[in-house]
Amino acid sequence: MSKHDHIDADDQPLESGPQETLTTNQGCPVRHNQDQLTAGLRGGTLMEDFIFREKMTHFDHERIPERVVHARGSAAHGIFSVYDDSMKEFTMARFLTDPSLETETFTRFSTVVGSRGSADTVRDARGFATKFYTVEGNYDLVGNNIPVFFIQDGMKFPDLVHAIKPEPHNEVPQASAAHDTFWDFISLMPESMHMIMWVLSDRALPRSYALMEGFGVHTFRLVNEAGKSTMCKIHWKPVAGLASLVWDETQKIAGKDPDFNRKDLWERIETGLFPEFELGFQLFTEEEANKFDFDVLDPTKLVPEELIPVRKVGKMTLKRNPSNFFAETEQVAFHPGHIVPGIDFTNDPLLQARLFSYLDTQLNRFSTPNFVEVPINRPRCPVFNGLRDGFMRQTINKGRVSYEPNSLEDGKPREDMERGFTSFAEPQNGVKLRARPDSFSDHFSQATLFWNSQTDAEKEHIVEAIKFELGKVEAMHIRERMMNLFLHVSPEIPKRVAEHIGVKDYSDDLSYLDESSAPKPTVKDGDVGKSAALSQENSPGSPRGRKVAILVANGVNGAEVDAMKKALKGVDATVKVVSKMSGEVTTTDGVSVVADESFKTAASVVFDAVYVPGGADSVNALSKSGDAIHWLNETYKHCKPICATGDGMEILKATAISGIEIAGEDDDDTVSDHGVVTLRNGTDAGSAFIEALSQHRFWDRPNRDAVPA
Ligand code: HDE
Repeated sequence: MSKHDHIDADDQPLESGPQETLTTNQGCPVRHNQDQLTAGLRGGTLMEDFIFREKMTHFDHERIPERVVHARGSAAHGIFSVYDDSMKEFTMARFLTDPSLETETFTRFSTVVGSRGSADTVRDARGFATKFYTVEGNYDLVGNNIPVFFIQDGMKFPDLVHAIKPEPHNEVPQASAAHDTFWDFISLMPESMHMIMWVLSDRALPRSYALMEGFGVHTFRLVNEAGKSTMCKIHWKPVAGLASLVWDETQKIAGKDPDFNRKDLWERIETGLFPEFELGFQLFTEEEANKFDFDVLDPTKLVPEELIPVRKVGKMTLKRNPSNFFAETEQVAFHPGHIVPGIDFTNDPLLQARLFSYLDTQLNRFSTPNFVEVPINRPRCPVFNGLRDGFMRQTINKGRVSYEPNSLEDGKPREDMERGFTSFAEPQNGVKLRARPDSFSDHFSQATLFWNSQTDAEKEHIVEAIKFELGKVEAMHIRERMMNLFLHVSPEIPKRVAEHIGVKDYSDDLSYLDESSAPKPTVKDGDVGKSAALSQENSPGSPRGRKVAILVANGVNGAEVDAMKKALKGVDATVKVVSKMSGEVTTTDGVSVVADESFKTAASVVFDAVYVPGGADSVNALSKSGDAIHWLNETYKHCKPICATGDGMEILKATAISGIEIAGEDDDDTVSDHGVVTLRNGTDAGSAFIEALSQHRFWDRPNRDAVPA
């Protein structure tokens, strides 16, 4: 077809890629795109320059309001299938019961607090929102990587967000909770203590979006063909396990590579290391729920997996990066109210508030209800109703009828009595009131459960996080009040923190809360026990997708580099050779080695492990390089695997690493001590190093605190 041929308006393609001819938005070919239209060479600009005005106007309007929360995000297309039809017992949702269906998905991961340009690695909850384009309409699972929330009722959401966002007078700090207004609010809001424990833990510093869990948070309902409802909590479990960064790394990465998590997601997909997540449900009846010692309508509570196990029903694989960030990742519009037959809500007052907020927020972002017509938001099944017109309407609805019932179009469309969505017939009664039920008042037991379930290293990270966060709070009375609240989580916490942040007086007296309007907590006695699923250290480790740096200089042993590369690539780890300069490096044996990055562009903090191969000249040069020594010290301090073979072991003498057993002069075997893997002779240190890589961190390394980094 020639470009002058007629194209029907509704056949106009929505996707556009590079074309030969530059045109205006109206399709008029452009001859000159460098200068405005002027009256004479040095003359004034002419108002009639429609090409310039169209270009500049469009540019001036390029931004839509960023999301008020979760502004910073990255997304990927995927597919989802269930393993079998066993969920039919609980739900009529076809995408959850028909294993022959492959449902397209679009998943957006996000931080919550920072603006769109903020760094990825800040301490924060992460959003985990998935749109399922099902055969019966779009279903949005808009969750977080933390299974509970700060507040119990949506009425407090604007207060929470105002408190955590940069302070209004000077707009600082960006993407951080470590400031007075946040902790002031929290100190008066004891219901937030459970989520606070999660946010202070390693969960708030994910190594990768592919290595974190997702949670629906609220209790939802599933409804089967017979109309029977089963309550549920919804989970995403990453197949590759869970892994986090350490705080010092996150701060350094925020400067060296602020797009760290975004690039990680992108690169995993580009290299075929597709992130996989299993969808799981904790299923329970209302009668069972009534026996729990917490209220399932309270979103500050999780259902321990010991009480109700997670039933894994299917898998999502993220396999395609977006083609255009704005069109897809920025314009995707999630809403917990986008559900399909077989899924329903509960009276969780946080969920109920969300059901209002998300549509309202999309109207603010897009200025029109027609945001549903943007390609990323369009259902993949037919949509047919009388809704019409409005700003930016795309669909050209045909025919005369835009109402129901009608007789002019054969009476279509009609309600579907069989498959049409039916709200679960939950009895509702009661007087109108604004109040919190007593069953919501235990704010500490599950915070304690979380603390108890952490390993010593994880507890240490929480303690250090509190020292940082509260150490940044200027008002001493806020620090004191927080010590008081932490005391009710575990007396161990203020014992380890208070002195460090200059707090002398704290008691177990919660009466100061009487002055606040926050609902009063109940303090329960007794041992709440532990839950294994709450510690990340219990998750399986895998070398897949881990990033390893090989440090080299001229004179490196090429065979050792090659052998290690092969071993690591065999387990889907990513390898980069790093040297003083990028480019070709000379080797002892003629094997070609090319440095992918230099010490100027790469840093230990963006890698999971480091390997130093042999070659006397190479090791000699590296041992005199401050960059290389810093790299090893930092990797040691951050508890990540280190491997050195042959002469490569010599460099360890130039570092601050001590108290570690390394392979002896006549040793032919690989020695692995606290994740430091050494081998005197040979090139097969790979398997021990890979094992260390799967473990990821070695928290109890000797003399770690003394290592400068
Ligand atoms: Fe959200 N939340 N939220 N939220 N939320 C938004 O919607 C809101 C809550 C979550 O990648 C906004 O489109 C209220 C819990 C994610 O686009 C907004 C309340 C959970 C995303 C909004 C909550 C979430 C959002 C901002 C309390 C975990 C990003 C822009 C009543 C279960 C989705 C937007 C994406 C985004 C409101 C609480 C998760 C303003 C009022 C609990 C993952 O509508």
